[in-house]
Amino acid sequence: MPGLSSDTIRQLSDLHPKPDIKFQYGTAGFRTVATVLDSVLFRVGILAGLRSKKLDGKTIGVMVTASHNPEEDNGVKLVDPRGEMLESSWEAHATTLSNASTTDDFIQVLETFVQTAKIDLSKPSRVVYARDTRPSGPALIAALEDGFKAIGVDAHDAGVTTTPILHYLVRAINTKGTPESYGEDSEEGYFLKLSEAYKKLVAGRATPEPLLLDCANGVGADAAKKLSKYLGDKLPIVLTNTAIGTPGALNNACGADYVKTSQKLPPSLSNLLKPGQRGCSLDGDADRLMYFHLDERGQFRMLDGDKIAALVAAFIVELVKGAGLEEHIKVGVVQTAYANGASTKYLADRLPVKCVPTGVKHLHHAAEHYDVGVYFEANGHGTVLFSPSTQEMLSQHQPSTPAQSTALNHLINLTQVINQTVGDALSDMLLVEVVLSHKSYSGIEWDSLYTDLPNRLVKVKVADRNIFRTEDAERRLVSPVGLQDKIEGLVRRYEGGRSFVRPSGTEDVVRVYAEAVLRPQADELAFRVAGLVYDETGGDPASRPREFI
Ligand code: G16
Repeated sequence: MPGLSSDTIRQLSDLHPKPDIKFQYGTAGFRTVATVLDSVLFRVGILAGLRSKKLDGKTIGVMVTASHNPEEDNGVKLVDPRGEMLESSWEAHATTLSNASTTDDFIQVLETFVQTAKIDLSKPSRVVYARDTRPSGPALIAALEDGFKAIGVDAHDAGVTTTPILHYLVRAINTKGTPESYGEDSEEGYFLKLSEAYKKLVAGRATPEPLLLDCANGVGADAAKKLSKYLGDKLPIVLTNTAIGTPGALNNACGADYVKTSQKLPPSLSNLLKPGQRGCSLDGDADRLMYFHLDERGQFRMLDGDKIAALVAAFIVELVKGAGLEEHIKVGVVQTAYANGASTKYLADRLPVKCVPTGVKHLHHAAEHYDVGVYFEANGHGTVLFSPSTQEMLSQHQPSTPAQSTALNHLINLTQVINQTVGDALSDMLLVEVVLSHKSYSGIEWDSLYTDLPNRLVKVKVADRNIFRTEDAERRLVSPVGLQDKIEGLVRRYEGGRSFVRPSGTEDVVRVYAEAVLRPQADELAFRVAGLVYDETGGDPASRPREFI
């Protein structure tokens, strides 16, 4: 095993010089235009090795993806041993290491870090890594592998796969042969686990009408094709936007982010989705899911992460009651400021609801405080967590009636169909299909659980998004000073108005969200706040919110 000052690290580091750019490990790891990421990937390779050594040789995951971002971007994030996001104290270390300007600086920062974090370099280090389908992926993987080589990592290449499958693999590898075994540690093991649980949950029920699945021309296309084979006729799926090899097609006018932000059907689906049919969109790495349908008048209706949370939480509460466990298992929901006000009201009337800052790691941690924690971001990123004691209770509980036994079995099978490591579009899709089948809901009944307040999300490109700081789960700006008061002044003019501004952690923009009772008012409020942000902070003229040019 090479030491830190070994020639190997130096020589390899020299092959991956750092450009004159400031990097930051943000909401979903490092993410920016792919051409500048080479040194970051090399250093992340080393960091992943050190993280594994620090955790006594447990396997760490590395995913190379930029998820919903355009094709020219790429990124990388680390996955901790239970398949969860990297512990937040290490995000700062990742940022520091990525910003050392020369090889000498880098080795010095590395040595200090190893000492202060008390990392025993003699420990083994194991990493499993994967990438999405972006053309920039192979070169970045090569840089990552140089990082592994530099620190002597036992690295396993999981190839081209979805982010949630990589999270699954990390947990499956680390729990293999233990009582907490998460499943077979292979892609096949993942498909088998999900499809078997799904089949048990829908056994004896009518085969649903085909589901139209928009794969965003990304890695989800391959995964969905494989999953579909395992499901057979239990869930007919029509795959679309599967053009993985077509340059520029990824996330372009399709996929979950397009649907959520434009609140429109991807144009490529306009002749495919029939009235009454269910459709859904994955994002570029298949960790987000958006459902939609055409209503009785042929109008596009979006069923986003909030609607998924409402559907799923109510179903789980019903099963818990049905199993006779309502005194023992409490279900709670976690949302972010982006949750539609109507969804928060609907859920809070029935269940405990918590609001946390954007980013799956925040939702995941908050959801761990419930016996069953349902968390979904409005953008379709989310999952359900069953606490270890709840899972134990489900496996031990003796039902007193056949009906209780059925509900209990459904709950146990739900723990298997749900990927509890992270938001997983394919697993969430099966979960939604199970609930729709059990409730005999079409999109129309599901949609009618509550009526969304009209809302609008706008991006503003500003000179420096780092001057934006928030509090109260990102619902209020504390910096730039004075801007929050002005936003509130605008909000007061709109009935049912609500708006907030926050810097994105994945794109170089500031995001503005607004909702109001009427559609034109929600749009107007969003663009007025966006204009305010632009004017107050010197935005890029090319990106001044269009309505105000
Ligand atoms: C990532 C995070 C999500 C977050 C989203 C947008 O999603 O994992 O939790 O909601 O970015 O973040 P922001 O508004 O800060 O750009 P993904 O699907 O892109 O990995």
